Amino acid sequence: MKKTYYNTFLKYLDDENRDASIDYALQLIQEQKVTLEEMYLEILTPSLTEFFCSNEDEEICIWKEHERTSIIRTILESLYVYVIHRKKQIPSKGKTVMVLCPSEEYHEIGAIIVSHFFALSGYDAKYIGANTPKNDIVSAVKALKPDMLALSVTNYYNIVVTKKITEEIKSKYPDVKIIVGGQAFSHKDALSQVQYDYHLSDLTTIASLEGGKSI
Ligand code: B12
Repeated sequence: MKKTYYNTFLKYLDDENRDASIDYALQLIQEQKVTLEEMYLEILTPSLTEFFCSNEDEEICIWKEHERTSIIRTILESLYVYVIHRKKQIPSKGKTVMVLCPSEEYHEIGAIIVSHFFALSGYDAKYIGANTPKNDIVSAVKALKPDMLALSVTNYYNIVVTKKITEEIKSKYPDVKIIVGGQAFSHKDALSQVQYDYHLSDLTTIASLEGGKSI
C-alpha cells in the first residue's frame, strides 16, 4: 500500500508538479495513511536518493535536481507542524542536539530529516544548516552547550573537514556526544578517520540512544 502512495507521489514529482506533490504528501499525513516516519523514510528519502535523470544535458539534470529538492524541502517545512503535535504527546528528554552539515556540504535534506527524528524522540533539536564552517560550529557548541552534535556528511571528500571538526570538538568539549551519519559513511574508510560516539544508519534507533525507548 505504501508503495502505491510512493508511486503516486513520484509521478507528481516527475511531472514537476509542485502543488500536487506537496498537496498529496500533506494529505497522506493528514488522513493518517502514513506516519511521519514512513513519510520521511519510505517516501521523501527514496524520491531523492533514487532520482535518476535520463536527460543527456547535464545542466537540465541539475536544474531538475534543484526543483525536486525544493519541493521536498517545502514538504519538510510544512510537516514540522505535525512534529510539534507529536512532541506535545511525549516527555522531553531535557537534552539538546545540534544538527548540521560541515563546510562545503550542501546536501541538507538528510540533516533536516534527522533533526525531525530527534524532535520526535523528545530532544530539543536545533537544525543549524548546511555548509557550516568549523569555527562557527565550535562557537555554536560554546554558546548553545548542546548534549549532542549530529553531523550529516554526504560527499566522501568532506570527511577531511569532518575529521578536523570532530577532533576540535572532542578536545574542547569532550562531554558533547558526536553522532555521525549520511552517505559518506558508507565508504569503508570514512568512520575510522573521525571521532564519534555513535554512527547511525537507521534513524528509528535515535530514540533508543543513551538508553531511551524506541519510537
Ligand atoms: C539533491 C542532491 C543534490 C542537491 C542538494 C540540495 C540540498 N539542498 O540538499 C544539489 C543540487 C545542491 C547537489 C549538489 C551536488 N551533488 Co548531489 N545529490 C543530490 C541527490 C539527488 C539527493 C540527495 C538527498 O537529499 N537525498 C535524500 C536524503 C534524505 O538522503 P541522505 O542524505 O542519504 O540522508 C538519509 C541517510 O543518509 C541518513 N542521514 C543523513 N545524514 C545523517 C546524519 C546523521 C547524524 C544520521 C544519524 C543519519 C543521517 O538519514 C537520511 C534518512 O532518510 C543525491 C543522489 C543520492 N543518491 O542521494 C546526489 C548526490 C549525493 N550528489 C552527488 C554529487 C557528486 C554532487 C555534486 C558534487 C555535483 C556537482 N558536480 O556539482 C554537488 C556537491 C555539492 C556539495 N558541495 O555538497 C553524488 C555524491 C557522490 C559521492 N559519493 O560523493 C550523488 C550521490 C549523486 C550521484 N549519484 O552521483 N546534490
